Amino acid sequence: MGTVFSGRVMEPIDLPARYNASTTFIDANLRAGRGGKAAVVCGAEELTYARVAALVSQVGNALKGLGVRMEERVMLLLPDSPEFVAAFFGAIRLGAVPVPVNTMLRPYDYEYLLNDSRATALIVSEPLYARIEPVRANLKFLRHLMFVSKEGGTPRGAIDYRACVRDESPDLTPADTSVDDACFWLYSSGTTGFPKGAVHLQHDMACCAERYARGVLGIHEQDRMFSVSKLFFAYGLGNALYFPFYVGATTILHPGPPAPLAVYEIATRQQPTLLFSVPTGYAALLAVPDAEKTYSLRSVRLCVSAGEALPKVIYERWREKWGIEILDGIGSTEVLHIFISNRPGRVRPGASGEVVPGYEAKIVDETDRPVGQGDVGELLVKGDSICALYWNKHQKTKETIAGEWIRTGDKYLKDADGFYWYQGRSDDMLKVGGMWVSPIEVEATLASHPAVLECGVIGTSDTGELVKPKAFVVLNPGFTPSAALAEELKVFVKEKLAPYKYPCWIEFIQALPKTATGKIQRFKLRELDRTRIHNETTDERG
Ligand code: 3UK
Repeated sequence: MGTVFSGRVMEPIDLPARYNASTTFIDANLRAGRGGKAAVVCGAEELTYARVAALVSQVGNALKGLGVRMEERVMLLLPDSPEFVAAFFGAIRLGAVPVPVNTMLRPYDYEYLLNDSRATALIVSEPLYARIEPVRANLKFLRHLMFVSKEGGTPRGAIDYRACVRDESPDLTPADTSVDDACFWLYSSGTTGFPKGAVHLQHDMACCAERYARGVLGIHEQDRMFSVSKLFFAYGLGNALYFPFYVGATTILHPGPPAPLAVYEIATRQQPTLLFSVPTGYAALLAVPDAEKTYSLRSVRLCVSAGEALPKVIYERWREKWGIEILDGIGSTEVLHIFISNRPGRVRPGASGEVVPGYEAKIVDETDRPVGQGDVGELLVKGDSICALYWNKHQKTKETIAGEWIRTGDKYLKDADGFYWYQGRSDDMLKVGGMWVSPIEVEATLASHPAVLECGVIGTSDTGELVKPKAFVVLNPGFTPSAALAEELKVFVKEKLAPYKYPCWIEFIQALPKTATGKIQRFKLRELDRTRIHNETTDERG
């Protein structure tokens, strides 16, 4: 069993009809004799493939013992850690469906995610439990809360993860799932409405690992992957979990925040061969003065960037400083990983690159007809890793997935050499540090402040060409614009929403540009903003 690759890139990945993804990423490594090899390195901890395999089955058995059944969702609110790895594949092995979620959200967000997914179990780490505690009474379907702590001491009504897993058998036969069964979900946000659960199938990870990771990055057993982007993000999940496990390589996990010094320190000590981050992550690393005197990236053969467009200047400065190429590529939660990418030795700085073999792309106009070469249109993609649907969102599913094709919501043009150039979003969504920010959510939060009459939020570039949110605010009578009030509004948003969503700049104006029907014209705010100069602001987003 496992993955038999045909060798011909345009053929579908050859997987059996009865297939559980845990066999490809866990069992195949034991069969290949890698039981004693390091699979996961996390701080001082090192876990072999044999140890990971045992933990995976133990978690699967523990969930089974609690009564978790096939197809039931198991939410993971965990930092990058061995527990994440074991819980993710443990749930899959049982035929249950892990749902990793962003660790930076607010209690209200988790209430929505837990109720929407109807997860019956939640595995949460001690420091993140404070985000769940306030909404526990509102969770309609959650039956088991597994609490991961170093010292023990479990909250009331929760189960001690370690104690529960420790005594389980290290053997669990993989559930008899079909290659098209649900495997895991990932949530993605849109401009309006709640996040959408993208349902990924058992074959999706093998597809991305083969097409992009092996096909473009040429990953192999000797690689050591280090992803600054976390495992809860579709990008990080591939980079640091199912890519390395596909070829029996080693992943280097960092549970803490991706502070640039920590990243350099780990890269120097743990000798990764592949480094993955987002453009803001590379900008933050470049901003460290004299880094090359203290740190070394000698082990790194390739760097990868995704999540938002990589500005040409960052590519060039990075190559100048470290002598390493950054391969920019575009991926999405719905497609699971990267489908258009630059190739080693063939980078076109500023472009997203060429179509990854195994995928197809087309750029179309409003009537869905292909545009002429060099013209801008919407990008559609076809490939075997696209999610099956958005959970309980039939209309959104139909608007996004058109048969074998998926609408990315991105505007692109293709040049004469087949390189794709990003031209912005079709909607008003912003990517900040690789993470989605809905202008509408930020506007609604700002509008709940007593000083604010109304407001409009757009993305604008700092000097490094990276986009951050900016708010245009119309004040209520009796309030006057001031730097102090601007600061107060920023703090107000930061406390209510995930911190990366707050507006970096606030500009007070007399009135917002609106349509006849009263809709904010964000494109007019963008035009107005082009006449402004912004000073670089540093904050925790880097
Ligand atoms: C934007 C990019 C320009 C684009 C992701 C790699 O970002 C990922 O998934 P998301 O669902 O967002 C998808 C959207 O983000 N985008 C991503 N990469 C680029 N825009 N250049 C890029 N290189 O709007 C896209 O539609 O959060 C990235 C792998 C897996 C992923 N899920």
